[in-house]
Amino acid sequence: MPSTTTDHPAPPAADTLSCDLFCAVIDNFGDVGVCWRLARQLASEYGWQVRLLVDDLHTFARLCPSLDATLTRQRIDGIVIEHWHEPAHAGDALAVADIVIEAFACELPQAYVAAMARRQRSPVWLNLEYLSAEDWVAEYHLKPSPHMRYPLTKTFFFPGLGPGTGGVIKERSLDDARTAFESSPSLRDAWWRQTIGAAQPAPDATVISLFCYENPAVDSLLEQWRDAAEPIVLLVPEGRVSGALARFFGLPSFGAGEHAERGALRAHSLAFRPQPEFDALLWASHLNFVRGEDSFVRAQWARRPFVWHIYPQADAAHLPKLDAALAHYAREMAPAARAALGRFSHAWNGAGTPDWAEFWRHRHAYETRAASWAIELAAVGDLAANLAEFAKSQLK
Ligand code: TRH
Repeated sequence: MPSTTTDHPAPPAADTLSCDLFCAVIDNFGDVGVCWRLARQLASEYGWQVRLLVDDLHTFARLCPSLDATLTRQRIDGIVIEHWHEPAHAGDALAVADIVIEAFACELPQAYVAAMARRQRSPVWLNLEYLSAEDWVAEYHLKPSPHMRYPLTKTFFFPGLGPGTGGVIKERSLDDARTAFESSPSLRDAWWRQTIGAAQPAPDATVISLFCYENPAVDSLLEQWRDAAEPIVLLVPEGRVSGALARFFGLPSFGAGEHAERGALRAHSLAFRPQPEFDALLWASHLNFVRGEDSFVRAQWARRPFVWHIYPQADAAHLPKLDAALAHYAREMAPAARAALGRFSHAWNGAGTPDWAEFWRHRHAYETRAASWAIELAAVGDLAANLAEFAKSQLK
């Protein structure tokens, strides 16, 4: 359980590094999802004194239900959380940290930047960018950008899937937690009973989690699952795709706790869960449909086949990013499996109609690759470790 208090934290020990992380929520959950995950890891694994400034506490509270969205300042899991209530607001205490992270190019308040310039020792200033698997990322990772007015340098920190990038977030305890879940029938049984109110599905069922945006391809896929030869158990976190499921099942809505069945398909709508509980949904499933940035990364660490609904951008700018990720991920696969994954992923992202049978025929190839890919990705080093190492090298 997260620990919550509204008290101000004890002052950090002299050698403890402090970090201010600024997050503006653009939409959905990914912006604050990434920042909250990173904040917790920097605090728990590196001992940093982290202050997280977020402009939308209501969205944040969905991921972290112990958060009180009415407070300007509170402390959860050792992290000071402040409501960053307007672009010019620089935090309740205008103290500049050793390391300053602006997430996803959110603009820092002018007063804060001026205070950074006045600080005796210049802070390490990082712009944490969005994840992209494109090749140019390694070239731009850790490129400095001097400030026009002040003697300050901002460094671009690019998450990525390949060598030379900042990597992606992975907590030290993640693999152990996954292995514990996978190897404990009682943990899994408790999860299923708590999640759908019934025992784990029979072994012949294919369990699929579905976390995606509105998607025209979902109707065709639901029909194919209805007509599938094997039972399909679909776990759908309540959200943007719920309306499509309601329509398919002829229901007025498909809200958390509801179940519906047609043909081989049985679907369960799940309540949105606190972020630390999201991984178990991926571990309990044979195939995960994920989206955005953070759930996409978690699906890779889950070592299960997954299909990515990439965040759609104007002029289809997201499609090269999808292909760049597939180029990394599918590199080691046999040509037929690679081609099927490519076709299915394109169809899921707007180009064509998904063919479930053709895709899932390669299930074992995807399972093998999911495991070997997680090892390859881990070799890049995790984002927090790479960030902490860079910050320390700058503070020497
Ligand atoms: O929510 P997303 O689509 O987020 C984003 C934002 O749209 C952002 O602006 C965009 O730039 C970025 O995508 C690429 O998808 P994402 O990143 O997967 O974030 C979802 C978060 O929600 C993730 O941290 C997991 C969490 N989550 C829970 O905590 N509980 C749940 O029950 C579910 C389903 C998800």
